[in-house]
Amino acid sequence: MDRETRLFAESHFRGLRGRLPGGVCPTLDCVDFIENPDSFSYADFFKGYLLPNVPCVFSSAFTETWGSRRHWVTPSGKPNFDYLLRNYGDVLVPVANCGVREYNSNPKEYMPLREYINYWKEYIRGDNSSPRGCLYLKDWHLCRDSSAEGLFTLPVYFSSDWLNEYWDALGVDDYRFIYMGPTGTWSPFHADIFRSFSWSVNICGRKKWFFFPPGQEEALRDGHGGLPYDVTSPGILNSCPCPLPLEVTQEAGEMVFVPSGWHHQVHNLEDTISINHNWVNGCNLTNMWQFLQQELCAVQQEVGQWRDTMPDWHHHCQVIMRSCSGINFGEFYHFLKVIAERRLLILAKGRGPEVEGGEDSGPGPQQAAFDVSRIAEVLASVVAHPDFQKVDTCVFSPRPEELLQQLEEGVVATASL
Ligand SMILES: O=C(O)CCC(=O)C(=O)O
Ligand SMILES: [Fe+2]
Repeated sequence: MDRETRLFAESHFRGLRGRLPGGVCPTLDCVDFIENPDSFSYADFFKGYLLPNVPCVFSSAFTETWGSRRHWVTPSGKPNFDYLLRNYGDVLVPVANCGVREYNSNPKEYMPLREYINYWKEYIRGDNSSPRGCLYLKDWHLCRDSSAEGLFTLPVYFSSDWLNEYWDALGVDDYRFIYMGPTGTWSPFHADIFRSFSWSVNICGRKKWFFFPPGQEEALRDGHGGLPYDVTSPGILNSCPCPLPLEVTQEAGEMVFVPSGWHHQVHNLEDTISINHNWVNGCNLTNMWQFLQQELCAVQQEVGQWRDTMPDWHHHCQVIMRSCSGINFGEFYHFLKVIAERRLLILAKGRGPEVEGGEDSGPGPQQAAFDVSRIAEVLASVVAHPDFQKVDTCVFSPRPEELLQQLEEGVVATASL
C-alpha cells in the first residue's frame, strides 16, 4: 500500500464515523470487468472496489500462470479426473447434497475424492442426473490438509487477509477452499461467514452469480423473518418490490470479488472447479464486529427466559455463540490481538521507506499503519461493549485496554509516516 492510498483510506473511514462501510446500498446496474493485469494496481482495486465494497470480475489473464489451470483441466477444458484421482484420490472431502435442504444450507457427508469422482462420471453418463441426487464437493480445505504448492498464486489484491493470517499463525485451520461439481450443482442464498469478503476463481467451467447489495435481502424476508433458500424459485423475485439482483456469468479462469455482506447465490452451469477464499481485513472489520454483535443478540433472545435463573447466563451466551457462529467475543479479541501485535512489530522494526509488498513480503509500513488504525477503532468499540465487559479478560495478555493504548500510541506515531 502506498502512502496516498493509506491517507485516502483513513479519511474514508473518518468520514464513516464507525458506520458500516458499504452500508449505504450502492445502485449498480452492472459489475465491472477488469481486463488487463498490467494496468490495474493494488491501489486501483483498493480504492475502486474494496473500500466502496462493490463486486468486480477479473479476466482470466490474472490467473494465466496458475498450475491448477494446467494440471486440473484437460485440453478440452473439462476437469482432469485422472490427474485429480492420481494426486488426491484417497483424500476425504466434504460433499453437500444440493437436493436436500437443512435450514438454509445442505447436509454434508465425507467421502474419498475417488468416490465423488466416480459419482460425477456416473452423473455425466446419466445426462446430468443420478439416483444419488445432485452432489456438490464444497469447502475442501486442500491447503490445510494437503499441499497446494504451485496450484495458485495469491493475487496481490487479496493479500491483506487477516483471517488466514490468524489461522496460519495458530496453525490449526484456514478459510481456503476448493469447490467442484457437475452442471446443476449450486450454493443457496447466503452472505459469507463473519461478513468476510470472498474471492473465487474458476479453474474450469462456468458459474452464474446472483448478487444482492447489503440491506436488499431485507425485502426478501418471509413472514417469520426468514431469508429465501433459493431466489430463483418462482414467486421470490417476481413478487418482491426490490430491484433485481446483479447477475454475473463467470467464465473459466476468471476471478470474482465478493464484497462484504452482499448476499449471493451461485449455480454451476458446467462441470466446474473453483478455488474460493474468505478473508477479512481493515476494510470489513467493522462489518465483522457488527455481525458478531448481532449474533450475540440473537443468542440472548433465544435463551432470554433463563436470564434471571442462571448466574452465569452471560457466559453461557458466549459459549452458545461460539458453537453456533464459530467465534465469540473473547476469541474476536484474540484475533484482533494476534494481528495487532504483528502490525506493531512491523512498525517498531523499521520506519524506513515502503518496500511495496507482494504477497510474500508481508505488509509494508503503510499497510501496517492502516491496519493499526482500523484495529484501534474497532477495539475501542469492543472494549466499550457491555457484553465484552462481562467476559473474563483477566487471562488475556495483554489486557484489552493495554492493547488499545498501544494501538492508539501507534496511530499517533505513524501519523507522519
Ligand atoms: O461457488 C459456489 O458455489 C459458492 C461460492 C461462494 O459462495 C463464495 O465464494 O462466496
Ligand atoms: Fe459465498
